[in-house]
Amino acid sequence: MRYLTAGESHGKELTTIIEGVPAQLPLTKEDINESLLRRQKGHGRGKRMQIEKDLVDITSGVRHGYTLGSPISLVVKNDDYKHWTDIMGEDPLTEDVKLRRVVTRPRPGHADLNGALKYGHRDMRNVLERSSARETAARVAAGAVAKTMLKQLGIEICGYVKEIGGIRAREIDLPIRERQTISEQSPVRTLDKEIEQQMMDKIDQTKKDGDSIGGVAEVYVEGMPAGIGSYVHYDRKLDSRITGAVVSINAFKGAEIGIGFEAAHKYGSEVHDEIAWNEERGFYRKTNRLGGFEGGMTTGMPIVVKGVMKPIPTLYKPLQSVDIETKEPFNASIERSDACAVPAASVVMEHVVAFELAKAILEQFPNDRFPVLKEAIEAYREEVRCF
Ligand code: EPS
Repeated sequence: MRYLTAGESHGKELTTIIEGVPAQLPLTKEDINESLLRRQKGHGRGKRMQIEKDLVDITSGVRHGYTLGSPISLVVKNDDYKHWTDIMGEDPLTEDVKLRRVVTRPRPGHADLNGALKYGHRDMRNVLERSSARETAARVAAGAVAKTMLKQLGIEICGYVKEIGGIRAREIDLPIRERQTISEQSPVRTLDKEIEQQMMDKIDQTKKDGDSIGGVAEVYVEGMPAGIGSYVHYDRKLDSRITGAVVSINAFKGAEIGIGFEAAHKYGSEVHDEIAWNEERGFYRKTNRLGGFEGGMTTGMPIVVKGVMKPIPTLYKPLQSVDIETKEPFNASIERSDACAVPAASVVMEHVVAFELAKAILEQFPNDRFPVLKEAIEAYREEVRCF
């Protein structure tokens, strides 16, 4: 299973094409819209989110509520496009239409300058329109299809916020359903009610200061069977695929599994999870410090992944840069921006991880028919439990 996305931030629409989804999987646009709407929420987002109402149109691969096994294409319109038709239209420019809103001033921390150097664009709008995090809506659409599949297989996933601008949520051990409910009700998607207001105040103050803040998102997964992924080759290790996918999200700079970087200053006896067995569960771990992975494979324990998002680089408080035409230094200025997008990014991360999990399952249990795949997973689970 793989997917591609297309679309510019202020272009007509975003498109996602997913290939390799088995036939006969129940799928409706409501499954996808729910995810898209969750991505749009969160304290700290800018004005653009009031303009866009992301709703999907399924344009192929689904008929009467079931997948066909053919490529699934999903389209999300950009409502803002109506204000950008002259600037973003595909037709060649005519004499009477002048090129407007040309970007010659690269913003520090964005793809602007490197993208211009690479593709030879002297108008950096050609770069920023695609490098924009608007594209994460298309990735969430792909992940929503994966999530629907995982759910049918008894695998639940939830993304929430662990930290915003240095304000940290406590470790709270909750079953997945509660994680889903609590994070959904929080304007900053945190499980820790005690620091929720502090996080919001920090975002408000940052916005007033013309600055931006980042943070840490966490994704928690229950129900993955043990032994998914592989130790036999580097590119089949599922933990590395997941962390790679997390770092591919706009503004994400790192990812860790389980206790992650903390392992650097702990003894081996404090890091590894002891193995136990009982008739009902089969093999399990007494703790889950390794976050559901050993040897690039799932252990059957919950998967716990964290991703760190840097502050959004578009700042009202300008940073110095250099104009690519005049070579003059200037202070970068902007029209609008999000002061903090970590709550939304935790939803994106949830969907990006969901896609990697569904893809790994399909690699291990390839089948063109979803009901057969479901039976194969159930049989495998039983085999592992009785091992
Ligand atoms: C973004 C800048 C802002 C964000 C946008 C990503 O958009 P605009 O330039 O139109 O104000 O709101 O995010 C989205 C539109 C979205 O759907 O997440 C950027 O430069 O990355």
